[in-house]
This record gives sequence, structure tokens and C-alpha cells, in this order.
Amino acid sequence: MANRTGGQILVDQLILHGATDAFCVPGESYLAVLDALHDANLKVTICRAEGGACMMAEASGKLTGKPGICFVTRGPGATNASPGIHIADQDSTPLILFVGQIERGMREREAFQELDYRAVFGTMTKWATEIDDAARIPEIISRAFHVATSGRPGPVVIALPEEMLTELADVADAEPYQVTEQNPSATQMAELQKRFATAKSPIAILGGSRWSPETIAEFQAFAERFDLPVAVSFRRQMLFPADHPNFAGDLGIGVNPKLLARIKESDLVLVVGGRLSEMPSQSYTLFGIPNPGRPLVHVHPDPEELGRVYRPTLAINASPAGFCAMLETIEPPTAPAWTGAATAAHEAYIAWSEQPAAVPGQFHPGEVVRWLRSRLPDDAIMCNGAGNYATWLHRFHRFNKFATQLAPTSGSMGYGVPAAIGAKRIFPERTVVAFAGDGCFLMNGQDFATAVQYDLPVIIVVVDNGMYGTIRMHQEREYPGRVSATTLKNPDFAAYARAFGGHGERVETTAEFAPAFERAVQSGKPAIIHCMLDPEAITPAKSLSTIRAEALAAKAKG
Ligand SMILES: Cc1ncc(C[n+]2csc(CCOP(=O)(O)OP(=O)(O)O)c2C)c(N)n1
Ligand SMILES: [Mg+2]
Repeated sequence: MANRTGGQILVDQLILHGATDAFCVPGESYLAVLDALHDANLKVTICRAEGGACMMAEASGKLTGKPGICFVTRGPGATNASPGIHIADQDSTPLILFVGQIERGMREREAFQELDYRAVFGTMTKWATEIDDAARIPEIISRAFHVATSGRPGPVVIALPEEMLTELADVADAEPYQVTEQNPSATQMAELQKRFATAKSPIAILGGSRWSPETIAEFQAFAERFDLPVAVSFRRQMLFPADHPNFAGDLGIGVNPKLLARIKESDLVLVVGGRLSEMPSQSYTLFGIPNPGRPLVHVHPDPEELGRVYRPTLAINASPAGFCAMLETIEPPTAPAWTGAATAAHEAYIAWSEQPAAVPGQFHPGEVVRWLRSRLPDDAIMCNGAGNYATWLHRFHRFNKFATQLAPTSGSMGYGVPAAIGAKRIFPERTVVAFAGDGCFLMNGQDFATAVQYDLPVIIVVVDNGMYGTIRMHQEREYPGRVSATTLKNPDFAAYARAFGGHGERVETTAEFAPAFERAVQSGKPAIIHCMLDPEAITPAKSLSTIRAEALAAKAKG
């Protein structure tokens, strides 16, 4: 290889490892990379803030399984990007964040925007490092791709000292990275079969990352042969088709009580890929710690996750692909004691996701989601951040395909809008819809400009109840009647969309939604549908006043 600058070597590595997209906010700290990108076969998306840029990259990692790539500048650029890193960490998403860094010779003087990224990001990445020598770029980038995608995937942060990027080096490229699947042993599979032979009420719970349509199809075939009810973890609905007769629902916030009861009564729980973290475990109450209290088979790609919280009856260190490929080697008992359980679990799910919940006011988000579900193609990508508005999407939408859900299990607000933009940039042919609360939207709403800049007709449904509703709900439950720091005064979001060059709609009633949505699609522009939600309609089950009244009554009782 002829002499190349550090910047050129770096960009060449990204391409040879299969990167197609990079999301960035530029900085003078990494001009040599920007220059290398000038001629590179890599789609660059320029964003309006690093928070959104990093979330776009994270979303691309979630959808493709390949590391999302993000470039930011030092100091404030890097710290602005941190929510995206944290999401990748908690959601097990492969991500590589590159940070322009001060010159090597200025270190430790607190130079302009200097930070020690190993220290700053050390606890929320799989690896945080700095490249000191341009000749080592192929080695370190190769390792970054392997680290981000191996075991339990996650984020890697790499700082790039400014003059290292302009240095010339004569170094060979790396070979493209490989993902190593971890396979269960034949003994473990035999043990699993034995567990099913004596089980009376087994259930599977799917979670985590590293899934693919093929792996899901293999698990589906197994579930059919074993007549097994299959639940999915919090915000992992895309891991099993909702319309499949074995689908039992999702184990998240506001879970179907029947699903919860089924898991509590189960005598064999097969957890594949997930961690049974705080949300799915219902704040760590569903299973004992460390002894789960019922037979638990835990299949996870990271050996350190096995036994970290729960001591499983059978621990299998395997990736979803490695495990699911072996499922055809085991047989169900001839007359399973649980025959009919999958059908019953699915019926309970259908009833739960169809249950008509009357809500206060003129706009019913559940009805809107139900309408969208019949209107949208099966591969439409649905995005959201954090807030009670997301409950309606999670409960009433039917996720039937892999790579259709962008929702942070980490509960980060501001995710839906950038996630949608990242998704549409990568899959321009697919329909992308984001739900955002009035609070959530404005956390990264500035990147609506990015959707306009790249002509990405995403549709953003802003559910406006004039408050940080989730927190108000908790407030009414814990401190009824004492509203504090949760009220919002909002702009006209439809006018906001138009001011940015997009399409805007205002919707006050359920009936107005469908025509507004069709006009948004027809416009061919990025669109915002500003929906006015009665603040009383805080959950599908209870109004705000009911929550307050119940809390006051409980207080009065002492
Ligand atoms: C980045 C971030 N900041 C704060 C929170 C705490 N939080 C969770 S939900 C929420 C309110 C969300 O408000 P909105 O988007 O309007 O949705 P709503 O609950 O009103 O439907 C807040 C402040 C969070 N999860 N993430
Ligand atoms: Mg709100």
C-alpha cells in the first residue's frame, strides 16, 4: 500500500469492513477524515447535533447488526453523543463512535476541549481507546469491529488525535471482520430436551440482539414443533411475529397480567438472548435473585451474563444463531403436558392488544395505532423514544417482521426522531414512522432538518399532552395533586414542520388522523402530524384523575 494519511487509512478500513453509512457533526479536530470522506464510497449524513447523530448510527446497528458508524468532535461533541453510546450499551447494539482528539503533544494540559475518553466512556462502552500511531489504524479498527459485534454487542469509542490523522503511513489493510457464532454443545441440547420431557408449562422469552430473519425462522419452527408459547422482552417485539399462533406478547411495562401469570406459573423458562433486566423482570420481582425460583434455561452470547444476576438451572453460552441452528436436533415429548398452551397464550395476547380502551378526549392513540397497523406494510419501521405515548404503540401495534422496531430499551427520550431518520437513510424504500411525545420530540427535533436536507419522507406523529406525562403520572401516584416541573408549553409542531420545509398536519380527533396521514404520505416530504391528546388519557387503563384519586384515597387510609 502506498503512503496514505491516517484519515485515508481509517476511511479505507471502514469500507472494507462493510460500512455503508456514517453519521456525523463535523469538527476541526478530524478534518483529515472529512477530507478522506470527500472521495469515499460511503454515504455521509450530516446531522444537527451529536445526540441525534449517534442515535442514528445506533439505529442502523439495530436494524443491520453491523456497527453503526458515527463521527463527532472532541469535548462537547463527544459528551453530546453520550446518550447514543448509553443506548448502544444497554440495548446491546454494535456501534463505533469516532472522536476527533487534541494533538498528542498537548495531552494533560487541559488543552482546548481535551477529555480522556477512556475515562469518560470507560463504563459505558465495551472498549474505549485512542489511536497513537497511524500505522496501527488497521489493527485497531479491525479489533473495534470484532469487539462491537462479538459476544454481547455494544459500543466502542475511538479517539483520533488530530496530527495522527494527517500522518502518512505505509501499512496494509486488514481483512474484513468476521462474526464468530457460539454454539451450544450436544450435551447441553440433550439436557434441554430432558427438561422439556418433564416440563408441564414451559415458556420462551426472546430478547437481546444478534437476531436475524433466519434465526427467528429457526426459533419459530422449534416453537411450532414444541407447541411452545413465545414471549418477547421489553421493546424486543420484532423478535417474533405478533400474528404467529404461538406469540404470547411482550414482557415490558404495563404487561398483560395474563402473560405475567403464565410466566409465574411456568415450570420451565427458556430465555434466549436477553438479560431479564429491570423492565422485563418487573423490577426484579419476577424471578428470585440469585436463585430464580423455577427452572431457568438461560441462553446468552456473553458468558459473563450467565449467572450475573440469575443462577440458571442450565446456562448455555451461545449466540441466538448458534443456539437456534441446533434446535432441530431436539425432539418434543410425545404427548406434551402443555398442549394447547400456546394457543391459549396467543388468544390472551390478541384479546389484550384488541381490548377497546375508551380514553378521555377526542383523540384515541390506541385507535390510531390500530388503524396504522392495517394501513402500513409489514416491513414498516416503527420508532419511539421514552414517554407514556409509546405504550399505545407497544401495546396495539403488531410487529411481524425483524428490523421493524427502533425503541430504546434504555428508555432514552429523544430517540424516535433520529432513529427514524437513520432508518430511512439506510432503507429509503421502507415506510418509517416515529412516535414522539411533546417532550420527547424536542429533545432531538432539530434533526428534522436532516430529514429535509436528505429528502427523507419519514412521518413523525407527535403526541402532545402538554406535559412530561410519564413523570406527571408518577408524580400523581406518589405526591397526588402536587404538580411540579412537569408542565410544558409547546410550539405549533405542524408549523415547525413547514418552517423546516416539511409537511405539517394538526389532528384533534381520531377521525382526522387517517386523512392527515394520507396527506402526509402524498406530500412526499418529511412530515409531522401534531396530535392533541387529552392530558387525562395518560395510560390505556387509567386516567390521570383516577391515578390521583386512588393515591389520595390510599393516603387518607394511611
Ligand atoms: C433523556 C431522558 N431524560 C429524562 C427522562 C425521564 N422521562 C421519562 S419519560 C419522560 C416524559 C416524556 O414526555 P413526553 O415525551 O411528552 O411523553 P408523555 O409521557 O407525555 O407521553 C421523562 C422526562 C428520560 N427517560 N430520558
Ligand atoms: Mg407529553
